[in-house]
Amino acid sequence: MSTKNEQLFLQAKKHIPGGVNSPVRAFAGVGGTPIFMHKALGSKIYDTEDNAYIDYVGSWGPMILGHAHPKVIAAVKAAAEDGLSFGAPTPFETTVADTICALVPSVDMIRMTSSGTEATMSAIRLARGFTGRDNIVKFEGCYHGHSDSLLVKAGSAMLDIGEPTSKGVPADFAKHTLTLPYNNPQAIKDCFAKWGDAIACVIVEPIAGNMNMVIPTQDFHDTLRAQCTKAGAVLIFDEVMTGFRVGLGGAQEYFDIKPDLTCFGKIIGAGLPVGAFGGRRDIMQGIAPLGGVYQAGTLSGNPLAMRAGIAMFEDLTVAGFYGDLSSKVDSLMDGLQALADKYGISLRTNKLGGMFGLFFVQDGETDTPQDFDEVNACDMDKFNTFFHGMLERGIYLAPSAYEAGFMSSKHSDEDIRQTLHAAEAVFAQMQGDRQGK
Ligand code: KE4
Repeated sequence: MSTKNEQLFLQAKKHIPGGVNSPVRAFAGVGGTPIFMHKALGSKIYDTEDNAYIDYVGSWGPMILGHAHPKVIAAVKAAAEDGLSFGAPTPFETTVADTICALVPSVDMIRMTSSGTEATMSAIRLARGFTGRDNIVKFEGCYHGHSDSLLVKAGSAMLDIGEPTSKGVPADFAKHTLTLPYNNPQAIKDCFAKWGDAIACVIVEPIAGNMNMVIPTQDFHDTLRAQCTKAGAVLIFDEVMTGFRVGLGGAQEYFDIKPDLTCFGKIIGAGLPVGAFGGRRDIMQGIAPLGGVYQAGTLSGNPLAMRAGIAMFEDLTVAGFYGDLSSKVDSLMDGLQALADKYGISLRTNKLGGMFGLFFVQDGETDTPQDFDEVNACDMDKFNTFFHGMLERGIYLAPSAYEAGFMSSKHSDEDIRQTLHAAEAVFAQMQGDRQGK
């Protein structure tokens, strides 16, 4: 007897490739049948049979205020009553632009898009137009959306399906993308020594979230900034995931680095389709209609998304918001680590602000992964066992060992207690399995 999810998945696969509209949702990395959801509220998400799950995916980051936050829903409802899209400027876009520029000092000007992919794709084009150079640098295991130049040795679900470099990207395109090992300052120096004045830009996840969560060293960032400045290359921070997630000023505030351009997405739309790229005025003035680098979008700056973002920023900027959020993450990570140690499970964790990563390292390994190779050396089978054990107990984690976890302000102490209670049962089961071997 197939379950309702299996039936829904079968039906979806008839007309949707893989049954999903984004690959990571298909559970390719963890196996099994994805859970079809139909509503969410606060820290919970509900499948089509109204089974509740404590949600640590949060739509891959946007739901930092929890699902269906009353203030955001009210803003969207009011906006919808006023019409869905105008294709004309609105004051709401200006408010969001003013807000982000006030919160992120490196951003003098900003352009809205409808996704993170559009934001990074446009930032790359702008950097190429500004410098007159073709080559770009990215890092193995980092994911910046699905534009051609960036689907080279990328992260996220490309790793689950075993295609870190996408088919369909012409070799003539890919040859302009230089890929370096993440968190390796010497590799940056060597690359710039060879290619320096031919590099248009470097795009980097300042804290990686698509090879699971990896926090690089300060030296990595200092080297990157210095080498880009010296060579006249544009430094692009892809903060689609980390922006307003690891702190109000993002990863660039944490590392005290001033990138030339920053890409945003996810959180700034409060769950509606939004991306953005912004930065130095002299670079941003290269964008049409001011400059010769073309970029456009029918639904860019959509009024519903803008008014949702405005409502959301009101809460994000309340004093103590990120302190409370990171305390929740600390409770969860410290609790998981203590339980893993109790049952002899080789778990390592990473965390910053409202973001965290879980690594099942090889037995005897004491360090938390610091780069893509060390992430790949983790025990993915153990992750998958943990994922499914938690899912069976009503805890919804990211369905991939290459993804990060996200906390919301609506996760309660009781949610965290329940999560740790479930984790203890799974770790005990994993210990038993190992002893049984
Ligand atoms: P979107 O085009 O999916 O809005 O953003 C692309 C993107 C760009 N940069 C970073 C750092 C990102 O993490 C993303 C998208 N993240 C994935 C999660 N790993 C979105 C989930 C999905 O692909 O379904």
